[in-house]
Amino acid sequence: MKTALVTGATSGIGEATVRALVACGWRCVATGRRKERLDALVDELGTDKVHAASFDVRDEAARDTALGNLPAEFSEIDLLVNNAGLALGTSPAQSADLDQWKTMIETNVTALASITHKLLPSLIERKGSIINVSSVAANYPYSGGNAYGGTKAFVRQFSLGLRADLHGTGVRVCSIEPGMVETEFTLVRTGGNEQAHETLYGGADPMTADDIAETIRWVAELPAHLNINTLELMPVSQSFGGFQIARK
Ligand code: NDP
Ligand code: 8X3
Repeated sequence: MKTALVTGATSGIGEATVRALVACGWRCVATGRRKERLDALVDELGTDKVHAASFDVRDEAARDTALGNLPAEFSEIDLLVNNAGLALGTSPAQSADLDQWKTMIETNVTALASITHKLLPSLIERKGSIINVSSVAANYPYSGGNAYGGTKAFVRQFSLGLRADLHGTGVRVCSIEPGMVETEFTLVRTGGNEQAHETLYGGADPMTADDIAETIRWVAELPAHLNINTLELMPVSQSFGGFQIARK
């Protein structure tokens, strides 16, 4: 039985990924700050299938303590799913909150790089895989996307750089780049604005967390000789807009 570590498993894509992997015979270390949600996942799926490791990904000491205390059967990680992340705010850069930018960078960039760095030696030893959750925001700028898009562009390019550095090790790396997925993402981005959530997803038939989780599971279970470098997904209802022109 293979073991995955999924960051941000208390809701949305991460939680769905734990369910999808466990359904296909994986063990999962499920992480996130909201311990009660992780405990509920363990209760539902079984202590032999899921281990709850509750920590803030930005807190390296807490992370190291949690990972240092993994039960033996969960301690050899074959797959790292770097999913924990967030957007905060939709204001243009010139009126954005700098603290929100810092939180996004610390979570989506620094913490992701740090946990990857920590697990790389054992992933190499086990010829494991890394699946990083980036975003379409990495590939297409949009107004108000500023720092969030920048963090996700890091995730995509970091993934490709890892591919280059890990050449010959057998470790696979994939950047998953979803468009609109209905999760708690917009509630978090807007500080709990349920109307914003309804307005964005209402009538849009967005992707679901299960859609992305199933894609992650598919990538994880591909034959060992095959690497998906990047994988961009959107709901059919979402496509591209044009450039904007400011006239005098
Ligand atoms: P959710 O808000 O539903 O889930 C985010 C997860 O990240 C939660 O489990 C949360 O756990 C965790 N997380 C956030 N900050 C921290 C932290 N400091 N420490 C530990 N865990 C943290 O949103 P999604 O499922 O949509 O988001 C998952 C990923 O998908 C993110 O990286 C997001 O950027 C990306 N994404 C989302 C898209 C969308 O449209 N929804 C599209 C493209 C990419 P907790 O708060 O309990 O700590
Ligand atoms: C989330 C997708 O388009 O809201 O990463 O930035 S988007």
